[in-house]
Amino acid sequence: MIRIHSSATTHGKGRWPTAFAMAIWSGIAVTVLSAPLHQITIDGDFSDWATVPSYFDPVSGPGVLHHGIPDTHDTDHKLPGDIPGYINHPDVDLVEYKLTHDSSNLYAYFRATGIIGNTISNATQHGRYYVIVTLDVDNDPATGYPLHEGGYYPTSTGYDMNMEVEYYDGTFNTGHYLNHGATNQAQLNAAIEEQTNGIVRVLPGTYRYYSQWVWFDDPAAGTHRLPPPDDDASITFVADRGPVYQGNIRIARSPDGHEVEMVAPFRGFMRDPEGQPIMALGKTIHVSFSLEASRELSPDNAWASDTGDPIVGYYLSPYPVPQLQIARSPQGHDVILSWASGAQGMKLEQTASLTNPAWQLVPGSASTSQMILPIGTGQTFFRLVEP
Ligand SMILES: [Ca+2]
Ligand SMILES: [Ca+2]
Ligand SMILES: [Ca+2]
Repeated sequence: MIRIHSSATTHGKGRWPTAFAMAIWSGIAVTVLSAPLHQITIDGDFSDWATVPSYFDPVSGPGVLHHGIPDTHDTDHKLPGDIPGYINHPDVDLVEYKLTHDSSNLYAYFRATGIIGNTISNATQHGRYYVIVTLDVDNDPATGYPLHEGGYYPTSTGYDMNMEVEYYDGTFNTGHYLNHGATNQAQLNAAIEEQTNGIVRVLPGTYRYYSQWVWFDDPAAGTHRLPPPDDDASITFVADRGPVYQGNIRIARSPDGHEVEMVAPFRGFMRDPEGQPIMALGKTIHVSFSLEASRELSPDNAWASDTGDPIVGYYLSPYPVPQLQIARSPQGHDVILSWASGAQGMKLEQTASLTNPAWQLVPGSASTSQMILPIGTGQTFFRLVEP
């Protein structure tokens, strides 16, 4: 039988040390794995997300707990062991979320029970709504801050930066990057000074001390033009509640308002003091998703947020989903292994057994996306790995 035994894709949860896809050959029939590449367009059409793995969060309601925490809850608690109170606020009731990337962007998807980005706007009320992706950018829990300091539960820690959108007073306000790498005002001031030169230090932080900027792919649109090699860009530090800036983080909503898709280009996370990008292919990150809004549109008239379980160990693979496929040749004497042309460069390996496997390179596989191999006796297992 020929079948695809498993395929832990490049968008998996980091269980494998390298991006990995596997096929098994042992004799007769053919099944084909189909996993399209994840090419996302920020346009309010969500068909491009169909094959990106989903993470789910409870549908909130009275008595609905998520790891012992009311699913949509107040934002007044700040301690790790606190249990915030339930708040009825359907607009922040996160129910599904996804993450993917390409060679230069992170993409996030959110689905809620209510309307994402819904804010009141009238003479006396100016509502606020936050679509929040919180990132441990250095795969190190000792840097960054824990979620509970911002009132987000269930908590987890190590979050250094955010990609985030604020809606305010009935409309989009800003899409911005945040850094939490300071534990006092002096450290924050120093961080901001460096950030005007495009440098972000990933350091221990707190929720309280952060900076927040919009990145423009235009040297003149922002208040701080960056030095080379980013001198075709500029940033503006922003605060909540306006004014409106449209930078390089973009978001689009579904017609019914229940879904959004957003993009944050890697470059907006800026560079470390050595000039290396903070966000880049080949890194492993941990990612948390939250929705939060002010009280006006809550039936309980209270601020609320909802935080999903973090996506742990997300690997920013340089390769697209490899789509390793296995088939019998027309003459029946060979087996044809093929994978996505964009994944060329990955190496095909084979082993006779998955018990104490001795994976061996299939020579020549790193410079092609198809190998034709003679059918032998017994069984052979194949996988693709990153070099
Ligand atoms: Ca889309
Ligand atoms: Ca929820
Ligand atoms: Ca960290």
